[in-house]
Amino acid sequence: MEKSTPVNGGEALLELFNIQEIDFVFCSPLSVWAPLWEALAKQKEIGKTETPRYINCRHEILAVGLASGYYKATGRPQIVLLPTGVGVLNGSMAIRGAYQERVPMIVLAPDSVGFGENPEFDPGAEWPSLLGDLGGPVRISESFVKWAKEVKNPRDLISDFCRACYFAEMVPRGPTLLSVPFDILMDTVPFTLPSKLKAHPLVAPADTLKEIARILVQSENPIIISEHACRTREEVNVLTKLAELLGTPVFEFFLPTYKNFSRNHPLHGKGPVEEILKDADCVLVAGSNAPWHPPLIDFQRNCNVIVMEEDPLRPRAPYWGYKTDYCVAGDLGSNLIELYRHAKNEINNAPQILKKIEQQSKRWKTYNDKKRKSWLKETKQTQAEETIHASWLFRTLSELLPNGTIIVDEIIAQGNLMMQHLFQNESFSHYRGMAGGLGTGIPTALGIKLAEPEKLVVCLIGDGSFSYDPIPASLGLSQQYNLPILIVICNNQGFVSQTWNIQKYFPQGSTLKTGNFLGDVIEPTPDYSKIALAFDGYGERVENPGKLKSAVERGVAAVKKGKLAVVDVILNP
Ligand SMILES: Cc1ncc(C[n+]2csc(CCOP(=O)(O)OP(=O)(O)O)c2C)c(N)n1
Ligand SMILES: [Mg+2]
Repeated sequence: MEKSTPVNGGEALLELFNIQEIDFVFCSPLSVWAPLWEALAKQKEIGKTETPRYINCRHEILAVGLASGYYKATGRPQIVLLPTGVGVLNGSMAIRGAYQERVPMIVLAPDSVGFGENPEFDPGAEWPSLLGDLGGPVRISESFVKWAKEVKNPRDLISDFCRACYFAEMVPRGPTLLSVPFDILMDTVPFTLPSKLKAHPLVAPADTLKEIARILVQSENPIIISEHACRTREEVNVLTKLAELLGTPVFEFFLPTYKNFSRNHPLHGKGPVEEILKDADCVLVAGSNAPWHPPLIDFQRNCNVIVMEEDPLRPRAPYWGYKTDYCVAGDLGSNLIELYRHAKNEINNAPQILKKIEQQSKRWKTYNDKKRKSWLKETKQTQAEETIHASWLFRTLSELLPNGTIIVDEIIAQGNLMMQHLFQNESFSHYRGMAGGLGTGIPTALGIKLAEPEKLVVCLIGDGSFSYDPIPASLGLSQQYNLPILIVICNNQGFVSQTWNIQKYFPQGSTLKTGNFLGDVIEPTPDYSKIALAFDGYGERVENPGKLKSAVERGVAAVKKGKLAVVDVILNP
């Protein structure tokens, strides 16, 4: 511990960010951040390096999405500054997404204890009339953050901040919020430097993992389902080794958060998992918010469902009605590594089991290969058509985009086609850019670009979703901070997914008879590509399959030259 000179709350925060090894502060401005801005400017004036780097955002969803993308790519939680209750409300949809996806970040939102009575700490005339909310940012955020607290006393700033960081990083990971009154940002904070508290992973006991390993090894037909088990390469490696050891397929349910498993691996489960669930006698759910649908399935009587999750049974969600026989709570990556070790020991001790595993593995490879070949055949049939089919777009991107491309998607109705056709190129990474609420795809992609400046980051986004993202704010940030990305709009000219329940429940109804689908309409279709021009970017619209390749190539070339690019692809819905 080190004593330091008296500082105000803004200066104290800057010191704390550095102690916590924060790389970026993503700020949506509010004038009461003055003490922090002044501290940052002072640091620069005296020639210190700018740590952390300050990024000014023109929308709260952008600030939160940047932190989310940066975490997804690096595993490092960042600071998000939001302007009091109004800013927390504006960013709430994205913070809720981080909560759903177990993405840690520390949201700081100022409030004010006084409203101008004390001229020393007067936040401004806008506070009593426009900005103050009863209960402040803490009350507003409680339903979508893991932990929220207001700093009550300058002496608590340091310990409260350290707690906010620790709680965010500790499993189950998630966003935390600390409300810091302007009065404390301005006040003198007694400052003793703390050390960074590491959130060591919480893991399952060895006996539990041994028991689970035995069940998996001895099952006749085990399968694995994952949605978000593998954020890092090490986690992908261990899940791959586990699947290969057991001869088990890995199905990625619906719209996975990460690329959990090579999509070209012969054991990557193809097709809907529901088709094969009834035959399984053991299901390992490794990180999934909802592993199959509908939830109530007639499993075999002896089937064991093992749920490995940071927080099994999802205490923060309204539903977990899925059959569950074993829960393994704690850090998924660490638990998977240990599970693999125990499974390997089990097999070493019972080598006669290898024959069964080999047969299982062969059977799954044949199953997956057959499905994959039928999908590829479907793409070929669309080449001759006049309009671009989504499968053709994804195939083209798979062939054209350079090795190492990072895909971030905010794709809805075409999600299955994307999964089937885009990842033929093994070197692509993939992160999902939204968690239920539309509007975070492009901010997430920009956060990933910050983390991986040398790589091509491509955001695939639906035309409807494009309207929910903070577009001027995001494209402005890309321009301001030199973060060129390629945005490909998968433009089926409407909210196509919004017709699903009409088709399912009212097949003979007036909507289908008259073609008057009220909920899917985006008319007239704007020329989205022109938006890029306002931000000195490159924009192009393409409608014909024959012109797709060169349009994408021009988009990639523009990004390589440092410009953001929007390629609007008109698709056959
Ligand atoms: C914030 C938010 N508002 C509305 C919705 C409901 N919603 C889900 S998908 C969707 C349509 C998205 O349109 P698009 O991106 O074009 O995808 P498509 O349905 O055409 O595949 C809507 C409105 C939502 N999930 N989140
Ligand atoms: Mg659409």
